[in-house]
Amino acid sequence: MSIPPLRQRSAWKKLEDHCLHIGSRHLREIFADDPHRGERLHAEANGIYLDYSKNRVTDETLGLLLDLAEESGVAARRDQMFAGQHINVSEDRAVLHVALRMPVETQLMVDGHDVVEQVHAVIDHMTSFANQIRGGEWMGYRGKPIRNIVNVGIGGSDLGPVMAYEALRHYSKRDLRFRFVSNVDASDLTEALGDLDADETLFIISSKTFTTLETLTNAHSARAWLIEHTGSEKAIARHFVAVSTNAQAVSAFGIDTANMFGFWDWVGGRYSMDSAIGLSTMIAIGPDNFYEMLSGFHAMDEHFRTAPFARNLPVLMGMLGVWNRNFLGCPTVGVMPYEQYLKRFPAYLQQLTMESNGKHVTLDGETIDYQTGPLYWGEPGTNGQHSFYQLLHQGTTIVPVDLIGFAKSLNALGEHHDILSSNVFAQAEALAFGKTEAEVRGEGTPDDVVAHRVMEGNRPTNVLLAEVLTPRLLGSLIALYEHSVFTQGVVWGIDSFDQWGVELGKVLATKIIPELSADDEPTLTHDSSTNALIRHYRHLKRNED
Ligand code: G6Q
Repeated sequence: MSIPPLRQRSAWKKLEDHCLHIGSRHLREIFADDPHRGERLHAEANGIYLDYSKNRVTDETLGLLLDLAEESGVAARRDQMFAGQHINVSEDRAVLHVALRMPVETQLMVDGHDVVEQVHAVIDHMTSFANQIRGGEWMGYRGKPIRNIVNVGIGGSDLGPVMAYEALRHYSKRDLRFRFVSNVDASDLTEALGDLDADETLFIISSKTFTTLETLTNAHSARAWLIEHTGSEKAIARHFVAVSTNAQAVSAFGIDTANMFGFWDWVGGRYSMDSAIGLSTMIAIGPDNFYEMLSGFHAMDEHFRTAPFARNLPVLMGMLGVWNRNFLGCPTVGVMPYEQYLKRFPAYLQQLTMESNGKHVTLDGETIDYQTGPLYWGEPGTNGQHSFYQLLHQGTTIVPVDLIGFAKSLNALGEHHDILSSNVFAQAEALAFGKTEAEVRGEGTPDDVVAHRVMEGNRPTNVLLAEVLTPRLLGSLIALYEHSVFTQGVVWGIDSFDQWGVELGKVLATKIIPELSADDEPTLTHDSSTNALIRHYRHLKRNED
C-alpha cells in the first residue's frame, strides 16, 4: 500500500490538532501535571541513557509521533536498507554502512556477493598495515620508521577521521603524531608539514572518488614535498597509501594499488569513518580498539533494527526532532558534548545531519511543502555556556539542545569532573524551567532589572548520559545519530544519501579558476557582482605581486 504525502497522513493531521493544545504549554505545567515523567520518559541501549522527558511532549504526543513513524514506513525502509536495496534512489545505490560493522561470521548477499566477506578482507589488510606502522616495522624510503601520519581528505574523508582521532585520543599511541589536512588553502598543508621529518612521514590519501580537487591538489603538493625532502620519486611507494574506490586513479597518481585500501559505492562519504577511511583511526588506537568501535556501531544497528519503536533510541530521537522541527517550528538544534575529547563531534554531526537531510524534494522529485533538516551546530561544554548559551536561555529563538555527558572522566583530576557534569544537569534544568518573575522578585531584585533577569524556560533538551567515553561507546553514539537522521529522512520522504547540492558550486569554481589565474584580462560572462569581484581580486593580486 502506498504511503500518502506527509501532510495527508492521519498521524500528521492528529499531531497538527494536538499541537494546537500542547504546543504552547510550558514544561513547568507539563511536569506539574505529570511529576514522575522524568523517571518514565527515558530509554537506554548499549550504555547510552536518553532522558527525553524535558521535551515539550506528553504521552499522547509521543504516541502520535510513533504512529507517524509507523505510518511513514520507517520499519519497512529500515529493513530495505539492511537488505541492501537501492534506497539511495537519485544515485541508484544501496546504502550499506551497516555492513561495515557486521561481525565476520555473518553474511549479507548483495548482487551475488557477500559484502561482509569483502568488508573483513579490507579490515584484515588495514590490520596488517596498522600493526606494521605501530610496531615500527614499516620503514620509510631511507630506512626510518614512520612516526607521523598525515590524512589528506575532505568532507566525509576528513571529518570522521579527525573527529574519531580526537575522540579516542586517550586510547591512541602517543609516540605517533597525527595530522589532518583538508582545506585546499595551502596554509593547512604548510602548517601540517612544517615541523615533520619527511623520512618519518606517511600520507594517507583518503578519497572515495580520487577526483576531489581539494584532496588531489593537496596530495600533489604533499608528493612534491616528499620528493624534495627525500630526493627521490621512489620514496612514494613507502610514504603514500590510498583509501579509495578508484584503483585506476590511485595508480595514475603513482600509488601502488597493493597499498590501496578499498571500499564501495554503497558507503556514503559521511557514513564512511568505519570503512577504510578510518585507517588513520585504526593506526592511532590499534586494531583491537577499532574492532571495539565497530562492535559499538553494530550493537546500535541491532538495537535500531529490533527494538520496539517506543524503546528505540534512534526512532525516539528522530521523531522528537520531527516534533521540534515541524510542529514547534525550531529551525536549529544545538549539540553540546560535555566531554572535551568530543570537541569535533558537532562538526562531524553537521555534515551527517545537514548533508543528509537538507533536501527540498521528495524521493519522487516533488517539491516539499514542509520543513526538512534543521541546522546543527555546537561546542563542547562548558565553553559554550560562557558565550552563546545566553541566546539559548533568553533569546527569541527556541533551540532544542542535545546535552551529552559522561559519569567518569578519562582524566580524573580533583573535582573537575563533577563540576563539569553538574553543568549538564543544571543547563537542562535551567533551559526547561527558567526563572519566573516571582522568583526573580523573591530574590530582592530591584524593579528596573526584574524583566532582564527573568528566564522564560520551556526550551526542550535531550540528555544523553553514558559511563565513560570508550571506542565502543563512540561507535554506538555515532550510529544513534546516523539512524535518527535516517528515521527523519523516511518521515520527510527524502533521499538522505545523496548530496547534489554541493555540485553547482564545484562546477562554477572550476570555471572561475582560470579567470583568476590568467595573465591576460579574461572576458567575464558572470553576473555583474561576480564579474566585479573577480576584477577586484585580480587587481589586489597584482598589487601584492
Ligand atoms: C559525503 C560527501 C562529501 C565527500 C567529499 C570527499 O557524504 O559525499 O563530503 O565525502 O566530497 O569526497 P571524496 O572522498 O570522493 O574525495
